[in-house]
Order: sequence, then structure tokens, then C-alpha cells
Amino acid sequence: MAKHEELPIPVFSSLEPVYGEGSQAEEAELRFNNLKTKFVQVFGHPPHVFARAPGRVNLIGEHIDYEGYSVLPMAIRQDTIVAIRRHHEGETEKVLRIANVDEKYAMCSYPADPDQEINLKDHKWGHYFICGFYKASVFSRYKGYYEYAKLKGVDIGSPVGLDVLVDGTVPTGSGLSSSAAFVCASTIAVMAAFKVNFPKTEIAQLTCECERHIGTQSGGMDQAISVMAKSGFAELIDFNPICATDVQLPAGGTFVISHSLAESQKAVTAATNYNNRVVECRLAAILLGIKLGMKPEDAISNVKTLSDVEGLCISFASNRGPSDPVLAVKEFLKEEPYMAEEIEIVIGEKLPSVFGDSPTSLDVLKAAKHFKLHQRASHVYSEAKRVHAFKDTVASELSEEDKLKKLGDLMNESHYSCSVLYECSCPELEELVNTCRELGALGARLTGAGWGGCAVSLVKESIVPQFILNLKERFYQSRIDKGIINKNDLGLYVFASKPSSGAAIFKF
Ligand code: NG1
Repeated sequence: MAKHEELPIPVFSSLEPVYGEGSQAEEAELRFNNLKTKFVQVFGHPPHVFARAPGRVNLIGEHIDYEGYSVLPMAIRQDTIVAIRRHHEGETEKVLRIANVDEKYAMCSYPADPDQEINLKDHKWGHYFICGFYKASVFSRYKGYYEYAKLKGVDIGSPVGLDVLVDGTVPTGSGLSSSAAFVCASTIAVMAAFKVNFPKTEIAQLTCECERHIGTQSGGMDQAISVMAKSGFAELIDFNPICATDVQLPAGGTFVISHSLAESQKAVTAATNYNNRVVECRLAAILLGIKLGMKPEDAISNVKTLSDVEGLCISFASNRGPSDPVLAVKEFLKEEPYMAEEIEIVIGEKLPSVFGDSPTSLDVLKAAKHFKLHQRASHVYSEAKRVHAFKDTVASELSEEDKLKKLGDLMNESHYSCSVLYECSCPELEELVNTCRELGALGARLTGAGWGGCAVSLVKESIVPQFILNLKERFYQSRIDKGIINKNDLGLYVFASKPSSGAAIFKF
């Protein structure tokens, strides 16, 4: 039997397999009906097909996916739904019209040419759709032609117009991956409009590449979990090749997600935050490779991530005791920040020439004062170990009580590492994480890219309602009083979440 991640995106004719029954299903039904009505109002025709993809919360494994290491997220129930209609060949207007049920997002129009260039400097919400569209249509044309065209007579060669209406419930800038939910739902909707479908692993890979068009050098975690999630399970996601392993979380614990109310503007701050860390990790890896015996020119051309030199670090460490790559970091990378010139002397090349093929990395070099290589590499190697410790704890023979305690400890250690070594926290997140712990969370940490966004806390099932009440009182009340948020919106900012299901296509 094929592994679930090798199957195509499921196609359903009712909402129940994804949204279940009860209040969640009723809410979903309202959203879908509203989407259909709005679609007809805006475009004058009903949509052909719908696609949905969820946001996610990462339980552990932060800022290590782009370094090639496994991560452990779960999908949440908040998602993006995309309704789409493909124009007929005869329709003259070759245009993509992308509208949103939320009126704060104005309708965007683009020419229906998949080869168009995106102006990254001009951040528009519709760009996320275009990234999906661009890749999906090129990919669909190629794969669709070879694998499906003969079979089904599909011809998607010449560009056609599309009408698209989006409804998203994943809060933006929250570290819950609203962008991946949007890109995945858009890509899958475009494919469904072209009447093609592919294995989930291929779509996870493709959507990750799509999102890089926006300008962040992201890893593949968000798209992988959005596409491959299974209801009731968190997933251990491995990369190269992408693969998902179900992780059944202990029954007595619940994950509570809470927003720090600081918005993380990942695309806008990429040069100093997200992409900066990707560049620092690459520099740390190159330097480690050289210190551990590689020729500088080989290290520059072959070492892309810290996982590429992990083997060398482990061989070094195992001659000295525990085979922990952090030992090599301690030995070979100084704690003080590196200036660009110091690194250039060791590697024998100017940094702009090392990163010459990546405009977004050159932006990082321009913006950086110095590079904290010791700290970044220590975070990545230690966080990679914590992911496996988390999974092993879940599968261990420990009592449920001890398991939950150990998982909480690992989450706390992860937060410390993100905050102190990787410096991707912010004052609001620090206050929130500390408050969650004071209110009884077994563990609490920032989740997602950081620099704002959400925290995730592991809380004993029995105290969840009281925990949420107390958190509202302690963290949110003063912000309501100051008018930062509206009391009626609190449910958007703090909620408990069970692992929900992955992307799906609906044809009614
Ligand atoms: P957010 O910003 O939380 O969606 C980002 C990256 C992930 C991963 C995390 C940090 C994108 C789309 N996602 O997540 O791949 O690197 O940061 O662990 O950039």
C-alpha cells in the first residue's frame, strides 16, 4: 500500500471528512456557502472547485528545516479556502483576478502569463497566489502533459484566465503559517482547476519552492505539514527526501496557542532576520568544514547547510567523548561576533562572491554588521537533537505524567535556545512565554519564525479552560483596556488546538 504522503491530495464531495461534525462543521458550511455566494457576486459565475489547506503550529524544531533537519509540527483547524473558476478557452480576457472575502485585501489582477516576474519589493497579498500559480501552471503543464494529457485529453498549454476568491482564518504574521496555508491552497486550487493532481510529497516540495519567490529562503516545514497532515497526529517531517511520520501525542496534554500581538513581518524584515539567519548558518557551516579539514574552495561550493558538515563535527567530537556536534562548534567558532573581513580571510574569498547567485543573501550581507556563527550553529545542532528527544519521549515507556513533564522541559529548552542563541524572540513573546509557565504550562515556547507571532504551551488537559481564562486575565486584559485588541476577538488570539487534517480538494 502506498504511504499516505505518496497519495494525491484527497478530493471530497462533502465537508465531513475534513471538518467532522458538530460546531466546526456548521461553521465550515457557512464559510463555504458564503464563499460561493460572494464568488457569484464578484465574478458573475459560480466557482468550479474549492481547495483548502491548514495553518500549523510547530511543537519543536525551530529554524532548522532550512538546515536540513527534521521538525515536529501539527496542523491546526484554521485554514485557507480558495474557490476557483478557470475561464473557457473562448473567453478573451487572459487575466487572473484574485479577490478576498476580507475587504481589507483589495482585488489584485495579473496577466495570466506564468512567466511573469514578481516585483518582490512591492509586497502585495496577491503575490502569494501568483507564486503558487506560477509554479503550479509550469509544473502542471510539464507533468500534466506527460502523465495526464494522454490519459485524459487535458491540454493546459496556453495561458487561460482564472477567477479566484480566498477566505483565510489563519491569523497573519502569527507564526502559524498563514502564508503556507495560502500558497498551498492556491497551488492545489490551480491544479484542480487544470484537472490535475499529484502526490502530496511533490506538492509539498513545489509549494516550498513557490514560497521562496516571495523572498524568504524558507525551509519546507510549513508546506509539508499543511499538505501531509493527518487528523489526530502531529508529524515528524524529514527533508531530502520529504517524508512524514505520524506522532501520536500523549492524551493527557493539550497544546494551547496564544498570540503575543506583535506581528512578525517575515517578508519585510527578511534581510535582517530570517534570511540573515540562513546566511549565518551557511557561513558557520563553511567555516566548520574548513576547520575540520575541507579545502576552502570545496567548502564554499559544496557546503550549503550545517547538516552538510555534521558528520565532520561528529567525528571530531567522538574522539573526545560524547559525539555531539556542538563540541566542534565550541572548539572552532568563537563566541564573539565575526566581522565579514575575518571570515573572508579564512575562506579566501569575498562574501558577495560566495553568495553571488542569491540576491536575497546579498541583501543580508549589505544589512549585516557582523555574524554570530557560534550561537546560530549551537542552536541548530541542539534543536535538531531536541526534536528526536521529543519523538522518543512520546514513544517511550515513561508514565504519561513523566512524558508530559519531559516534553514540557524540551519545549522550554527550545525556547531558551531560540531566544538566547538564535535571537528570534521579542519582548512581547518573552512576557507571554513566562506568563504561560507561571500559569501552569508544563512547557512554553515561541513557535514559527518568531520576532513576534505566537507561543505554544503544553498544558494538562484538566486545567486547559482555567489556563485560558487566567491567560486572558494576565496577558490580554491590559491590551484590551488599551484598545490594542477587541474583547470579542479574543478567541482568535488564544485557543487550544487538536491536530487537524491536511489539504483537500472539494467538488460538490
Ligand atoms: P513561519 O514564519 O512561522 O511560517 C518560518 C518558515 C519555516 C521555518 C520557520 C522557523 C516560511 C514559509 N516558513 O515559518 O520554514 O523555517 O520559520 O522554524 O518561511
